[in-house]
Amino acid sequence: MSGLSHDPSLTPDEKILLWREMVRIRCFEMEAIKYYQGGRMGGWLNVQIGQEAIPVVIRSVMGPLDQVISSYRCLGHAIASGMTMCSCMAELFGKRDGASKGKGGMHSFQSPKTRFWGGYGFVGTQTPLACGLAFGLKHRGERGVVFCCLGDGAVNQGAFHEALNLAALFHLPVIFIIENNRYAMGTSVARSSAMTDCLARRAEGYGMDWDTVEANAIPEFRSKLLIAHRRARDQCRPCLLEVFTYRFEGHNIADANKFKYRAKAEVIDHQSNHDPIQLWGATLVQEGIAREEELEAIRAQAMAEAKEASQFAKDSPFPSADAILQDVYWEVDHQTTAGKTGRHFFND
Ligand SMILES: Cc1ncc(C[n+]2csc(CCOP(=O)(O)OP(=O)(O)O)c2C)c(N)n1
Ligand SMILES: [Mg+2]
Repeated sequence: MSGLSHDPSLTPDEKILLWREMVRIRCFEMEAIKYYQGGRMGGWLNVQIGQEAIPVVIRSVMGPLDQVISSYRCLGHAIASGMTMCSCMAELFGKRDGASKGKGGMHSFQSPKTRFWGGYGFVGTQTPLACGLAFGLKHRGERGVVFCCLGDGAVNQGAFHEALNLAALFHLPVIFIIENNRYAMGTSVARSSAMTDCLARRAEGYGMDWDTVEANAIPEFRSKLLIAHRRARDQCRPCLLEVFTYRFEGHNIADANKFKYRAKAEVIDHQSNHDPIQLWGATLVQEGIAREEELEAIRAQAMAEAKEASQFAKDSPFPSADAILQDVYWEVDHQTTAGKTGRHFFND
């Protein structure tokens, strides 16, 4: 999905597009879960089910130079960026036609073409990288903005605070977005963070603007993001935005404890009453923008696209053994002296 108009009031078609994109993400992840549980994927599978409004709203405000970088909970960001379901699914299957040629899995999703820079497995590591991307934009004189998504579990990492400081000090066009889904693996925000009522207030320590919003309040979320975007792009003023959301699944799909650190009733309440797809769909019907049958047709289309992607992934070959060292170091791929000797960083 490419960026929509910057008018805060969305047209009916744009509203439907947001719903379609959320449904595409949901269908992709549900299809991936099926094959993960069937033993077809290695590593972890961390899905964004319940959090779909976030990647979709971010993409809806993005201009042609803007970039996204996120934590490993990144499949929604990848799909919303315009990466194809086929290349994403094949990557999860570890196949050659995957986005990272099957060598990365879900923690190495990257797509320079769609300006999505991945999916980082080490908590908080994307935050200093976001500063680097933003510094690059500024250095090249490009009026773009970097959207850096992180979890509530990343806000106490040292790297995050260093990143906030640098972003404020160097006036970098970066918007840090805390996807506060209340848990970091099995640890609730209350058990891990001081000042639990508002994580975004940490920005005050760096003289940085901050705000909070509910992910499912899509128009309000989008308006706040548009304000932050304009401020970052036009004045190089960074911002920390905390977005309240909820993950319906466990930390990952192999999380056997998903009802041990939170009550089952809490999960069911969110699935029944706070599902972004259900809520936004109901809004569309209520506003007379779409009929139930039209939404169902969109859902069926998204499911068919996801199934096609899993078939594509099954049919794709595994990478060959001799490809294992390719695309790892630029020096090796380009046959530099360092690449041949293996001494990449120290020359003597
Ligand atoms: C530096 C580091 N410490 C610990 C871990 C183990 N770990 C993986 S995910 C995670 C929780 C992160 O939670 P949060 O930031 O809230 O993101 P969410 O999974 O909720 O999206 C932890 C502690 C890690 N990957 N990296
Ligand atoms: Mg979390």
